[in-house]
Amino acid sequence: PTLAALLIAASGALVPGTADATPSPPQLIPHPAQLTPRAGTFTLTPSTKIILTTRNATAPAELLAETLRPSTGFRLPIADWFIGRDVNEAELDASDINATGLGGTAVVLTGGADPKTGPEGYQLDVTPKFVLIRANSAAGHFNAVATLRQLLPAKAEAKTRQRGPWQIKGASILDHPRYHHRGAMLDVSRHFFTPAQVKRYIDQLATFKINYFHLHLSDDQGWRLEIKSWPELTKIGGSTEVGGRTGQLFYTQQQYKDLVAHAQSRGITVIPEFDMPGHTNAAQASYAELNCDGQKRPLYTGIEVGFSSLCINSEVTYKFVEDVVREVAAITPGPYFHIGGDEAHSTPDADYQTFMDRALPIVKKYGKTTVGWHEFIKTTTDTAVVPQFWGTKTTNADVAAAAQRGNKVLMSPANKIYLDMKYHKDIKLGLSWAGYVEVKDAYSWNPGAYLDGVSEAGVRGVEAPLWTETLQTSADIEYMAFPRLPVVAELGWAPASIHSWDRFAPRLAAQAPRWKVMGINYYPSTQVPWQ
Ligand code: TNX
Repeated sequence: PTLAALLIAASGALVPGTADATPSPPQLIPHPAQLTPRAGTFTLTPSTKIILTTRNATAPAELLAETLRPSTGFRLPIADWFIGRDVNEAELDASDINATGLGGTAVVLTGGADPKTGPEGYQLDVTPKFVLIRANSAAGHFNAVATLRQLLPAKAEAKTRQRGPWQIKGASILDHPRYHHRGAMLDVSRHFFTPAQVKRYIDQLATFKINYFHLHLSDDQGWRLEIKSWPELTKIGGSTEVGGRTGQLFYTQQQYKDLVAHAQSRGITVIPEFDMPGHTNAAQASYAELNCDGQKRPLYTGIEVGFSSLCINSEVTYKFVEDVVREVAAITPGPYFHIGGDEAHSTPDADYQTFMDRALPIVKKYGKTTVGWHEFIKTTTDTAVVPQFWGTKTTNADVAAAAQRGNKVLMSPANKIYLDMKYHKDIKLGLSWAGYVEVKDAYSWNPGAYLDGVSEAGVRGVEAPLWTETLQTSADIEYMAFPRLPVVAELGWAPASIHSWDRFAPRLAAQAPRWKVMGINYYPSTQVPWQ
């Protein structure tokens, strides 16, 4: 090639006949709304800088740098000299990057995104000189960073220094989610997981644009968060778990705040759950006054459900509820409090109604919006609360009625996206009460047309719960979550119009090298064409 051609190539102009002229599309999960390959290749180099022009991008830029510094060994300094001044592609293209002091290539995070990106979308343009990320919110920048990580070679996720080159093929992406709520839940009550284990899962969630993390913090087997006004809850109720292991199996409020902050630094909002009025044995084992007969219950380390209930007609119960909600609300910046409400088989219907009539206003009083397992929605006509559907049928009259009134439903159908269901009968981990759930089963449903009477507009989003009766380690968590968690992320984000198992399965397979680099234990389903 002539010198002129080389210069044109270096400036990113389209050079006919080069391999870059027809790049193959990147294999992203979740799939973006719009993606157009373009000519040229971006390279991350020792002198690449991360430049931001908006405070919205501060934490996302830090997450990006924190991810890439160990693997590339590059400094990747974050420069914020241009705060408040949105830049566009033409401007960056015209600028002599060296003359402006940028030096080498740059990842630029700025505002001024196309309104089509909405409240949490973004635009991402990859050219030889720069990666330009435009978003109008912090959420948008976090989502763009998740995409950028997947555009880089898998080894970019390594915790130790790797050899380059660190290239990204040219692309133009305009992206926004199908649903606002893309969630995952971890049950830390049946088995306790340390803050480090929980952070590890949070970090994995962030790579798929999951934006809500629901922590199931109390159940029959354990109370897992320090409540200063009721110290025995953790002293006694946090002393054991399924299988009978003992220890200080709970988070202090300080540790919880640190978990919440960690999630926040990944763009994830924590939703704390305290399950009531059933699933309360650990609390009833801690305090005699929470029982109608005034007798403490024995600690429970089995896996039955439905045997416990708070004492509904006792004032102490509502003092307890208020103290818990007040203390938890004070250390939870997110707007939601999950009240549980499932499987209250030992609470008569009238008592269940009485309980919710008292408890729901308490949640409101402390400034939070109630989320609850769908059973609770029959007790209220408040359209602001969020019913979380966890059934196995496609009809539910109470949930449909709520959706008709205007409630937005969070979809977690157990036979589709309960991550604790076995993939098939020979899997050691997991349960099977909702059936076996292979990867394709988890993918093959439409959240916006699944429940009778609940249309696309009535759906708030999807959440993948992970119950831990049979799970004890991070490897166990990951084996159940991978690859079904990315499936749920795809359902929650990607446009419905691109839904196709045949096109999705190879894209899912293309993620496996990243999981290997990250040390993620995954189920190698024979349904997926792993390479
Ligand atoms: C049902 S789902 C439960 C949990 C169990 C789970 C096991 C729901 C709201 N309640 O208590 O852990 O099944 O899959």
